[in-house]
Amino acid sequence: MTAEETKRVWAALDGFKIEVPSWGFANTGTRFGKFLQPAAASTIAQKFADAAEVNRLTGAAPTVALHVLWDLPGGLADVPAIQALEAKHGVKAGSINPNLFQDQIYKFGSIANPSAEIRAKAVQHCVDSVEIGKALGSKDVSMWVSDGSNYPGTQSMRRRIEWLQDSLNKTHAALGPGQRMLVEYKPFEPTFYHTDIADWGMARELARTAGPQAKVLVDTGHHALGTNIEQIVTWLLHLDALGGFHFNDRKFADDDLTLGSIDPYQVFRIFHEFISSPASSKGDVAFMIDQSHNMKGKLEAMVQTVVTAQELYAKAALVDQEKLAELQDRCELVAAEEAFRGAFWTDVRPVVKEWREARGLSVDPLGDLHAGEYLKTITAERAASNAGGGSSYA
Ligand code: LRH
Ligand code: MN
Ligand code: MN
Repeated sequence: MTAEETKRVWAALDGFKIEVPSWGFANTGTRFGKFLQPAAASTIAQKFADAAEVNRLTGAAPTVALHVLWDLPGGLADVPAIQALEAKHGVKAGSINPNLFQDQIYKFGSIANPSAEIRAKAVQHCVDSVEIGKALGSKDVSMWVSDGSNYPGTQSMRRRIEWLQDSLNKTHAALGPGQRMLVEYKPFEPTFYHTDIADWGMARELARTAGPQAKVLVDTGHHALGTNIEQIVTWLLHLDALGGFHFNDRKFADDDLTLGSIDPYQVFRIFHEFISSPASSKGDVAFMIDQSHNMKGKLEAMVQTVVTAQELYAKAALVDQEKLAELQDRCELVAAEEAFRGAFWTDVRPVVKEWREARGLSVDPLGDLHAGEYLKTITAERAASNAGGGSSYA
């Protein structure tokens, strides 16, 4: 690696931050049941402590995403407790995620429900989430709208567009000056015939009509198989409409596996589009993890993902943009592909290690997690409360 390349990788790593999700530390299941883990976090205090450990080991995860119903069941009243945890652990609250999918009233939808009364309740929850964001000084409210229908003809997709727009407009109107509303899309699940915000086009249009502080959130697991996600990313950057990512990996559906575990080349391609984009809005794009799997150790999974993200980002930073553009312009297909692939195949682990050493970080985050006291201690402390009934339908 040349000195210039090393410099580029170090600069990329210095600027790279990724948010961890509180729910990624908790016992979660599949729709068939839960297998409990001895070290999983049950309380928000435990989730903050775990997030702080990931940040201590990697130096790249200073914020933790919160899910309102799971982490602040008392709403705004829980904010002081969160602030105390921020102060204690040195990691900050990140994106605020309203929960529009769990309450019984949302059986037929939340902000796009045919009932005006239920829509109003759902919007109120979103506005409350905005207020929580304000109180915590966190920037993003991530809107995942799980609404949709399961059988053709059972709902009016057309009328639901208007309800959605109206609800999102009201939520946007509540945002403070520094806040953003990120609109997440997903083509399937929990409903299987149609989801109201199925793809980036719908999300982009809803964000655009809601107002200038609304952007699109790309969850890598929320696409039909074979979708060219990096092309969506480059379009959104071009439109100044990309708000952030939920990173995870999958083989078939929204599997929420650790980043790069199935297709690291895809993550590299996404990072390449991001790094090579001239868009001035790039600095505002939030990198977030949205993963949870019930078999891999939660902390190990999170450290693995952050480290993999750093390595793939370093690889993407290695692409010689100028050379690649020249080769593309001359349509030198193989040379262009090799320049691109060459960066992906470069073993960046040594240079990332040097960077970690220079920054006073652990040079082997996963190894140090295993060797250190933290994981052992929480496993012993939490084992009893995590024992018991293995499978329950969730
Ligand atoms: C939905 C989703 C959304 C939720 C999270 C728990 O599949 O990606 O972001 O908030 O999972
Ligand atoms: Mn998501
Ligand atoms: Mn998801």
